[in-house]
Amino acid sequence: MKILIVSDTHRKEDNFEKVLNIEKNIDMLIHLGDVEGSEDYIRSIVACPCYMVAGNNDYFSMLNRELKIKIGDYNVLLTHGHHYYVSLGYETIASEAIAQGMDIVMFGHTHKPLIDIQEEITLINPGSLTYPRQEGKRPSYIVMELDDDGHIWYEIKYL
Ligand SMILES: [Mn+2]
Repeated sequence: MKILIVSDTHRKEDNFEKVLNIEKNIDMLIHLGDVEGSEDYIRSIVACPCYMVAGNNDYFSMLNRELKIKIGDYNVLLTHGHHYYVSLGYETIASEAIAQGMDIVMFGHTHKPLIDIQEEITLINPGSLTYPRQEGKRPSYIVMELDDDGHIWYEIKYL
C-alpha cells in the first residue's frame, strides 16, 4: 500500500500536480492542512481515498480539525499540529498522541519535513509543497509504504 502525505499547499496546486505525475498508483492521500479552499479540487484529481484536516489558515473550511484513522493495524492521528504548538517543538504533540493511544502522528504547520521514529510514537511531517522553510527550501512530501506484513517505510522526497 502506497500512501502520499502532503501538507501546506496554501491554494497553490502546481507542485501537488507535479507530485501526482511522479508518484503513480497511490492508494491513499493524506493532506495535513492549510489547503485554503482547494479541498474539492484536490479530491477531484486523485482517484484514491483522501483524508484532509483543517489548518490554521482554513478558517471557513468544513474539514475536520483532526482525524483518527487506521492504516493497517496502526492507529494514526492526522492533525495540522498548531494546537500542539509544533512550532516550539515536538514534545507536546508526541506525548498527546501517545496519551490518545496513537502509533503514528502526522502533522504539518512547520513547513519542515520530519521522520522521527521513536519507541512509543512515530512523528511524520511532509513539510510544505508550496512554502518550504527547512534548510535548502525545497518543496517536500513523504511517501509511506506499508507491506502485507505490517512493515512501514517512509521517505522524504523533494521536488
Ligand atoms: Mn501553513
